[in-house]
Amino acid sequence: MKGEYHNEKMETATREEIEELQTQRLKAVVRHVYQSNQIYRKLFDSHGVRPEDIRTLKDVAKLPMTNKEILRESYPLGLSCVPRESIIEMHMSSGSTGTPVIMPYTSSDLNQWAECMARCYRMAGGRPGDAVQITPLFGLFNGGFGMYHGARAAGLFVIPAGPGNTQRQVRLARDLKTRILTGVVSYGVRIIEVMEEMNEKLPDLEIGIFGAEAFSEPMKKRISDGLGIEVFDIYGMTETGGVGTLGQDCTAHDGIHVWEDHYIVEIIDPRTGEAVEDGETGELVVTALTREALPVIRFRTADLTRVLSRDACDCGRSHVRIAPITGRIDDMIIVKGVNFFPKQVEQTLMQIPGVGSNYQIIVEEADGVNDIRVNVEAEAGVTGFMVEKALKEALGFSPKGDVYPMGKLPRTEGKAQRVFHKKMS
Ligand code: DLL
Repeated sequence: MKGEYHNEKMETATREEIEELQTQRLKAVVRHVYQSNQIYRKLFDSHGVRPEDIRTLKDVAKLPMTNKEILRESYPLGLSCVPRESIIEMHMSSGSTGTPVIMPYTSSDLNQWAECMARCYRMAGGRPGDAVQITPLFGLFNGGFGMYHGARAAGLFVIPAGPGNTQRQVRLARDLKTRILTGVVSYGVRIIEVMEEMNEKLPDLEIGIFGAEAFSEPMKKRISDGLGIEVFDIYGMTETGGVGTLGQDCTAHDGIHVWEDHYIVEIIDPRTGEAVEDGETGELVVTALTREALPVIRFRTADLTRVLSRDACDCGRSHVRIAPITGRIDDMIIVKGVNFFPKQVEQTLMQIPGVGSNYQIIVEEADGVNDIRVNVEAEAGVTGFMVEKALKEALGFSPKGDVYPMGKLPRTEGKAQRVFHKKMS
């Protein structure tokens, strides 16, 4: 099972080596943000913690937590820790509230990003010379450029396709013998659809690297079967430096390896802020150890996951493995006392034979009480009753199920909006 590595020494370091490096890097990054940014300094001061208080890895718990708010409030570059002349690139996430978060990068930050991303390509089996077709947007979204920087570092042949024009996308993949396809999960589904319409096969395609949205196991299987590829789950976010910075699963598909020489991850109970035990689900909190322009410190990601293992994996990598992301805390839906995540609805829908890969969850709110309507596309023969029954069995309450003919629900080329809130009066 041992594969090829982009950086064998780091990827297979012993736990002691990783922790020693993390300790040194934690001390350095805390000193850096404290000395170079007023907002960080005030935050640390108000928590009564100074850089010299950080001596061991455990001392990370002394540091204040941060969240999206602090980044939004400091828009555009208030939290930057380097002089403006050192910034050479930026990316931005808009988020649901509309106030954007901007991530600046120094030259060294771009190398750090490329290193993390190149490890992901190699971990998925990518080899120098392989054609990689990058379908996330090249722009403010970090997906396209991050996958590009990493592909350069891994020595791949870059096809910077971006999203859209899906027929051309399929022809490009056929003609250039694309071996690695990367994308936002819902775009993977769209490519399959168009390939079927065009009656094309892509025999050279072997590896799919998808992420940016929580995706269920049955959805992974659909993409894997539909494209005839091995699917990898890649993770990262604007705040930590972009796609791939937080890792990916390896060919063992037993959790996401987080690049621990670059990040410290903690899992906390989102209500109390206290650490939870390994194996227990909670909110992921991330400290960026090696970024210069804007290293996040104990950043509350709002993503839910759990630690699967800290032992070395069959692939030879020693970095901690976390479970695929369940969803964002703010995406949790509460109906009649039952809590669930969109991913659980997806998981159920994708197991009903004949149900398509596009769906919508409509949360109808009347007098403070939520009701759920689930719209799915399906082949003839699938009824609303079948959908309702499956969801009731899986989730414990009865949403309304509306079935549409295939192709009727809207398609997106970026992250799909699955959940819609509707006020009923
Ligand atoms: O979505 C980075 C990315 C691009 C990852 C392309 C993978 C592929 P943001 O737009 O800042 O960055 O959104 C980050 O998306 O906090 C998660 O909630 C979600 N997310 C990202 N990857 C995954 C994944 C990019 N593999 C937010 N599984 C994160 C589940 C994911 N959720």
